[in-house]
Amino acid sequence: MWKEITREEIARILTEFGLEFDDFTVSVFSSGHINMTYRIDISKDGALDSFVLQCINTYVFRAPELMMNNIAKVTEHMSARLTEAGLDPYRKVLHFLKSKSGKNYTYGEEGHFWRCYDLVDNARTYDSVEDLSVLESAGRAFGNFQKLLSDFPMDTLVDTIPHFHNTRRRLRTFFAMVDEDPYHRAQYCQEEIEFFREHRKSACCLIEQLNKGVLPLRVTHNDTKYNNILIDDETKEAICVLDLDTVMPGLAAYDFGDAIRFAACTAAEDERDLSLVKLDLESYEAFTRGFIGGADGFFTEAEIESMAWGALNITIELAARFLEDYLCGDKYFKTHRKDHNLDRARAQIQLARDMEKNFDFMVETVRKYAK
Ligand code: GN1
Ligand code: MG
Repeated sequence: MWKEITREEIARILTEFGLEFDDFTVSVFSSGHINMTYRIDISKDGALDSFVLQCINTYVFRAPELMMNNIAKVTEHMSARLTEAGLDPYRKVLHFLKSKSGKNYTYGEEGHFWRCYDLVDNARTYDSVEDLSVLESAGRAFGNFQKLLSDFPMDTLVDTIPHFHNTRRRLRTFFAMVDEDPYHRAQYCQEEIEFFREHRKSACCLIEQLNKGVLPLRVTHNDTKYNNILIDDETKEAICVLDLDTVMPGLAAYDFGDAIRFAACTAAEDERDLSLVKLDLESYEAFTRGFIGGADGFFTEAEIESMAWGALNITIELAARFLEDYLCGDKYFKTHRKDHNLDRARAQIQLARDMEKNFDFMVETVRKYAK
């Protein structure tokens, strides 16, 4: 997917987005597994300005124009709600640049799909948690994100990746890949495959509750990794939710759970030493306090009860996605070393096992802050 992107191409794209410059610098800007993200610093007549330029992975996002349309609607809605509440949306909602043809994206060479937004200054993302109060603030921001979108007309959103967090389908395609085993790699992960056989039913419990109408669909973020939230350098408050590519109807518990999976783990997502991989209970509690507080009482009782399951189910779902990608030759997630997806899957399985050990605590902690 990623052919060499030249400086000339970037210059042309910047011009297409109406930017004028005497010079500019480019640096790779994110640890995301899907898109390519660059920070661009431009100078013009002695003045400096900074932007984030992204090349979208169109293997993953097959209809990027529709995705950008979703994002335009969602950012407009959030800005309007914040303004109504007397708050300034500046720095709280991403602002995408329009291209010369008036779209919030443009095409480059070889069909590359580009978008560009203003860099929010004096703020940054973190790949791991350094401070529990910052994590609590991230929780509040993700909880509040759902609240802000709670009156958004859900049926106007397209599914940017159909069935994205349908765990049942995810496991079905996983087992189909195990059967196909095109790279003869299943022999190296028999124990892991067994884990999914054992958990296949329980991992789908929330999807079943959704289908039965016990849990409501919400407009959710669907990729609530800690590094998808901007933290203000000075106040250390989470100010802006990033990476809106997968904003779609979904389960609140999966947003809660995906954040827990990433931020309340004692090790990195791809840690090879599995003895280091555990659920960090203090982080779990801090994020929960923020998230439930940020949603400000709008979750139903069934949703509150579903949160801990969301963490467990999405951890298992992602483990299956990583292992499926390993089996099919590493086509989806960017990898940086041999067997990277296998390592990621193993770490997620280990985390899921530790969540099971701490499950009563997880359920009780959510209840405590929902009172
Ligand atoms: C991907 O792009 P990034 O790194 O924020 C993935 C998520 C996974 C995550 C695991 C569109 O997110 O679903 O949870 O990697 N995004 C997509 O780190 O598949
Ligand atoms: Mg993403």
